[in-house]
Order: sequence, then structure tokens, then C-alpha cells
Amino acid sequence: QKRVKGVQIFRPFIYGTTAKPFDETTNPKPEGVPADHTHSWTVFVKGVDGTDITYWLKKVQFKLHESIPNPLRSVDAVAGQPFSISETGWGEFEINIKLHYVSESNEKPQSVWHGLRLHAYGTEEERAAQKASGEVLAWAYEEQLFNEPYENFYEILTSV
Ligand code: SLL
Repeated sequence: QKRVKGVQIFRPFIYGTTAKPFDETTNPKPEGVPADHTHSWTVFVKGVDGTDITYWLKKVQFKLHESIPNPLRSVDAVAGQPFSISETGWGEFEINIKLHYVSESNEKPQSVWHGLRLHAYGTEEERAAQKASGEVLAWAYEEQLFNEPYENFYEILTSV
């Protein structure tokens, strides 16, 4: 297996959370959700503008707060779909997001940390905009770097 020397391939992606307060009209609380839960939220890893990233990303593990049942969640790739987990809760916490690359890459998994945001944050204007939209987004744009990829993985990366 040979590496392609002097080559770096970047693939953009987005990870983060989207949270919504429960509200009788816009986001009613589903049956069975505990009384102290105030929000529904989603944590995800996805391509930019719906771009497929499953040709380089095989699996994502989300490590949630230990107060949540089954805090370690594993999501396998489905072509064209985001890797995501949806939950309900009451508190903010740090989520560990572990990225597992396709086996052809020979890359070890890498993890990033992301702070779940339930409550509006930022400047007064930003908070007002979030309240008006009914959602709190905490999204991060990232670029995955593949340094000197193996030849067959280089083929995969560049044939999309
Ligand atoms: C805090 N340090 O005190 C944080 C912890 C934990 C949030 C937040 C539980 C949801 C469930 C939940 O929302 N935990 O019971 O499924 O703010």
C-alpha cells in the first residue's frame, strides 16, 4: 500500500446541535417525555449543503451525558444522510463526537468535543434572533484533512 506523496485532501463537514424548547403549538412534548425535560435537540455530523460524506466517514459515536439512558450512541453511515441522534432533556453538556473513517483510509478514529446549547447565547441581537426563530443552533464548520492518503483511498476521495 503506497501513499500519495505530497498530497493533502480536505473535505468540509459540519457538526453541532440544534435545540428547540417544548411549546404547545410549535414543538409539543411527545407522550412519555419526563416532566422535567424542557427541550428537544439533535446532535449531528453532516456534509455542507447536503453533500454526502459517507464515502470517507463510516461511523460516528456520540458520547452523551451520563444522566441520559444509553449515553454511548453509535450511528452507521447511510449514504447521503447526516449522522444524527435526537433526544430530549433539560441541561447543557459537552458531547464527545468520535469520527470513524472508512477502512480504506487506514485512519485512526478522531474525536471532537461539542457543547450542546439549549438556551439562546451570544450577543443581545443574536439571542433575540434565536428566540424569534424558536431554535438554538450551535454549528461548527470543520475541514477534515487527509494527509498523503493511500492510493486506493485517494481514488475514493477524488472519484466523487
Ligand atoms: C448541568 N452539567 O447541570 C449539566 C448536566 C445534564 C443534562 C446536564 C438528562 C435527560 C434525560 C439531561 O438533560 N441531562 O434524563 O434523559 O446543566
